Amino acid sequence: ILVSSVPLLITGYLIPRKGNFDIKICYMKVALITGITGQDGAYLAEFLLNKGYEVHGVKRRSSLLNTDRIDHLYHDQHDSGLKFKLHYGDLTDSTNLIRLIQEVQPHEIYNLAAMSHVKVSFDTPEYTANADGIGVLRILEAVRLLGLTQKTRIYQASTSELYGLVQAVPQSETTPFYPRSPYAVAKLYGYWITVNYREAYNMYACNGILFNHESPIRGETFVTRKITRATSKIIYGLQDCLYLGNLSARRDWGHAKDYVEAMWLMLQQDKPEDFVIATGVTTTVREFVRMCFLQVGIEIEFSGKDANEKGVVIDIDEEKLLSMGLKPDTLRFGQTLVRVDEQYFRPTEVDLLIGDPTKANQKLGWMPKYNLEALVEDMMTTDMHLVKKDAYLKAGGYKPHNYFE
Ligand code: NDP
Ligand code: GDR
Repeated sequence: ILVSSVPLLITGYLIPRKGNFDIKICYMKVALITGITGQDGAYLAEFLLNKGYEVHGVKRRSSLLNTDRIDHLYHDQHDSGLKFKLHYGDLTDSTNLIRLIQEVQPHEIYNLAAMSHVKVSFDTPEYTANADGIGVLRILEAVRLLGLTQKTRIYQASTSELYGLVQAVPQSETTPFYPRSPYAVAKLYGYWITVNYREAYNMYACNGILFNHESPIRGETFVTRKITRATSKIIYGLQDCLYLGNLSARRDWGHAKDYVEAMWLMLQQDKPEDFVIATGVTTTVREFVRMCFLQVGIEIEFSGKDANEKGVVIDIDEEKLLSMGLKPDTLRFGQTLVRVDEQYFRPTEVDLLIGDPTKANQKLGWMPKYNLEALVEDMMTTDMHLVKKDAYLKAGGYKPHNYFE
């Protein structure tokens, strides 16, 4: 029971114990999130603000505004009571990180910043190593150098990509790693340097080995969001075909909302440990595509092999389309809606990911609320809504302004 908030930064709770009540005084916790402008950063910031945290986020300078995902969290940055603050910074800049951590004095750091696209890491391997690997060291060293090892708890965003080439399934905290991309190799360094600082300096630092998690605010070039956006555009007649790479890859997909809760839980334990966070269900990219089209009343069947594989319309639920205000005549039986384009293949692929979240279920009490069907529905509903606006504007004759005319 909340009993006091005086002075402003202190809140008290009555904790029932053996029939009596303990009074626990808790200072308002301060969290620092790197990668706050990303998918997970946005969900985590909202989650921590709802828990009463003061939240500080690190954003990069960019030539265009990059805070779309978190703009709703502050209405007026001049509000003096604001518990949400953004700072410019970069994981490749040690002095910046040291200054920020010194200023913010966080109880918890969530290191979510990373060049997070596996395919792009083959094009930018050195930068990826610097940000995703050495960046983790910079955070750990900053905390150590500032004498905060006993105050500041650190969450490192590790990944199921560490498992890479399949050694055993389902993958758990004890499954050997075999990274298959510059991204995964950089993250492997991040994983081990976190373990090493925990053991060497007695720091509360832990790795969340998170399997793929998605949402309506997932980056548009990751496969799930690419599919939900393209499906919506095809249904509204704004795109003809969806081009994808490896349709046979299997992923264990969860919802980002569930996964940020697990990050927080990992930092609330008595001792720091590493945890796998996953649903325990794996699905092919091909099946994910099929589920998205089914959401809008189109059944597709895949035929052909490898680069020649195609997804073709075999059934149209006209009533469903009409109930959504759509005209079924833009689509026809036998139409090819999905094709393979080899430019999306990776030099080395991760074929199968399926996580075993037993440890997180048992020790953290963590259970996901979303299954894959609910995730697909959430993403498709949002993208259909967004694309509808573009379709209406186009139908109304709206043309974007051409700045270069
Ligand atoms: P996103 O790509 O959506 O977000 C990445 C964030 O990192 C963005 O805010 C980005 O800034 C920022 N960033 C990138 N490089 C730097 C840098 N050099 N310095 C400072 N900030 C930087 O990723 P997610 O939110 O999906 O993932 C969060 C973390 O979790 C990442 O570390 C990712 O590798 C890891 N992870 C993600 C999983 C997933 O399925 N989503 C699964 C397992 C791990 P900007 O907006 O300016 O680009
Ligand atoms: P992943 O996610 O590489 O698992 O990394 P992504 O969605 O990019 O790929 C998943 C699988 O889909 C296949 N695929 C395609 N991928 C993309 N992006 N675009 C395509 O057109 C396409 N066609 C098929 C891929 O080959 C792959 O097998 C994500 C990131 O969030 C990482 O940061 C995180 O660490 C891991 O998840 C867990």
